[in-house]
Amino acid sequence: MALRTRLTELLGIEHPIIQGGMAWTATAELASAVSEAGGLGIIGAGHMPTDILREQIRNAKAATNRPFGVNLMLMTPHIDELVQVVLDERVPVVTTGAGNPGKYMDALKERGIKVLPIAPSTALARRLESIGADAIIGEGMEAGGHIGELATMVLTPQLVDAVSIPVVAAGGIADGRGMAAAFALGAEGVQVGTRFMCAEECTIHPAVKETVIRAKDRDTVVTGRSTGHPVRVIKNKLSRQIEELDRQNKIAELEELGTGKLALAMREGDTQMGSLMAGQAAAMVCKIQPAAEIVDEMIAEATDVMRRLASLAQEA
Ligand code: TUI
Repeated sequence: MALRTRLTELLGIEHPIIQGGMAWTATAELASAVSEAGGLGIIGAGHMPTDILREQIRNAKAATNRPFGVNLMLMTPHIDELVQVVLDERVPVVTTGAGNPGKYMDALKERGIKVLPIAPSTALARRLESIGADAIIGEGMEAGGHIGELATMVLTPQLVDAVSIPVVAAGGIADGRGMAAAFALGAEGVQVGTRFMCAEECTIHPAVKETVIRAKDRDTVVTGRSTGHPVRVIKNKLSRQIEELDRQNKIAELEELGTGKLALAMREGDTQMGSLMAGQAAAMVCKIQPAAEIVDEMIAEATDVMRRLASLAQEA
């Protein structure tokens, strides 16, 4: 089974599935497992110290000969140093989130690094195409963590119309049906985050995996709108406290309360006072399984759906 698109060609991968670059979650273990399975594994740099990022990149290189990438979270204060690490290590692919990567584009491209920025709007996507982005990842607000305003269903086709480089759909995609839907909207690949949280190779605390598996359709909430950086999480004690501060517009207290809470969840397994960043698709994740099984299942289901739809069109 194979789905070949301009994205698989561009990245030299077998399947058009990119694993989300989740901070404190997407480590070299997960990234190399996804790459070995034929997708594109991503190390989530988040707020990582530079020496840890370098070590993570070297671990991924040792674990797979296939392409992998690093996600750079552009809001981190030491972003310049993290960019220097990916340049030094000549990581094959960089995805960026939470900002405009324009400042770093030339340096990354000069090293032959493929750059796939996450853009939550058509205006930013056009600007990034004009300065050399290789593809655009359009992340809808169904996604976990820091999100934009638009839903995947409307963002994806608008990005496809706005740019001529490949578009990768993200946000709310956790199975082959979602993947086929993204392709119907014109995407040439998908980025999947939440489902890979429950990959066997994902090193987050088992209590968080269990919480994702137990999550139902309405169990996520968007907090922190008052800060200008809305974040989707699975509801818990922390999210209720943050919602209260949001209502009272207590931005400083809210930011203070949020600090360090992602690590508290993902590393320590505190599912009440940790930040359980996950997408709406958490409700569709029902078991822990190897990353390769997730990739294979998604491709098999997506191709099956697409065949079924093609035969439906013929019968009409
Ligand atoms: O970046 C993400 N998701 C994230 S980052 C993160 S770490 C964090 N922790 C606490 C508070 C905030 C962040 C957790 N999850 N997804 C990609 C993404 N990028 N979503 C939205 C954007 C984005 C927003 C604005 C991309 C570009 C952008 O550009 C603004 C501009 O400068 O034009």
